[in-house]
Amino acid sequence: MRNLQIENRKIIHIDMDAFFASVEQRDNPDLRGKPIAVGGGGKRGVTTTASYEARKFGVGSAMPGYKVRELCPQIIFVPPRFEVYKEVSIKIREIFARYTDLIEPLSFDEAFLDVTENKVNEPIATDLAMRIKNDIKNETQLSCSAGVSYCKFIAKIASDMNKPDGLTVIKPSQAIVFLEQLEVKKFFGVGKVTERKMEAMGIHTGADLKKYSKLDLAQKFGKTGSFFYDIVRGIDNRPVKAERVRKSLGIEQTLENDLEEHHEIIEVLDKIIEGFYARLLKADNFGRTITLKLKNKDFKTITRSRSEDYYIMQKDKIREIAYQLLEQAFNDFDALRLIGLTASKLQSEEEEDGQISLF
Ligand code: TTP
Ligand code: MG
Repeated sequence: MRNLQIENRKIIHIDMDAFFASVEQRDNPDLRGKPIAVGGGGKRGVTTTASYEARKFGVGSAMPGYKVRELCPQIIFVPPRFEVYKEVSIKIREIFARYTDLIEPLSFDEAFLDVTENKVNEPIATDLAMRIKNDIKNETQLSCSAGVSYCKFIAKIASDMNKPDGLTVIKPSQAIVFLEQLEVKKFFGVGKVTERKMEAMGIHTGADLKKYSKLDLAQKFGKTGSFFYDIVRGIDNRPVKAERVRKSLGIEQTLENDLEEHHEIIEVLDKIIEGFYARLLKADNFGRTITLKLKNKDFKTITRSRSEDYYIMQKDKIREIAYQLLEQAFNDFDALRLIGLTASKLQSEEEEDGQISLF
């Protein structure tokens, strides 16, 4: 079924051109116009990326140094300066935020923007993409490429089509033909293994992929199989998810009557533990710290926390900690009007750090 609301979305995907290498060439004029690789100069190092001049020789990301020298003997290896890339990354996000709050960063140098509604009331997404490109160029002296379409999948493919300094628009009316002609290896989630499997099935392009039923594809490729079935038909309803770095996750409840008796409080606390645990499960996110929050009848707030060096994922453990925290606080209030439980030092925060340190 076609969903007009979704097809009317305007999504821009922005990706910086040869990001680390361009920053190095920007900051050191001696490197401009030359084949350079960032990282990979050491004995065991691999490159992070290469300048466009080096790419002509086949040099690319994640390549061992010896291989790079083989392909391009005149290569200049430059050590990475992550703090500078981080600064640029923050700067481009600031620029995006001038136009929309719906920004989903995919990495340091790449993000989706939903500009259906935007802060400058620009109805033409292509013009908005041009403005963003200009801002980035003016304020960072770096170029990026943009893809504009009605869904994430096509916008992302589009941004890669005319690199560097590209701006590619795929309208809904062009999508079907575009996808039919597209090589399947360009599809999201098609890695080398899937590509070989598809080749064996005679699937080289979107049009080939279309010959298979949803069931066939689901059987062959699992969940991604049904995703392929949809996207090759131009159906990709995934929203642009604005990043919010969650610091804590919890619930609290204001009680109908102020409670004083231990057994009454335990009864409510048990219910809160149930709700709290369900919330953590649903978010698939657990914390290393649990905090019990209590509010006295005179609105005085009391908190007690306990931290572990592991993620507290078991309900029994949560209950044990919650009970213990209640005992610790029991003499500090006379009648309770609110009880809450919060998890912090969450897995998601640390994953985020992990992702950044990947580069
Ligand atoms: P990409 O956007 O994949 O690459 P790029 O910006 O260098 O080039 P393109 O013009 O094709 O977009 O990655 C962004 C940065 O992330 C890249 O400059 C270096 C870093 N990176 C790594 O450190 N390791 C990797 O394996 C890849 C792919 C990227
Ligand atoms: Mg890039």
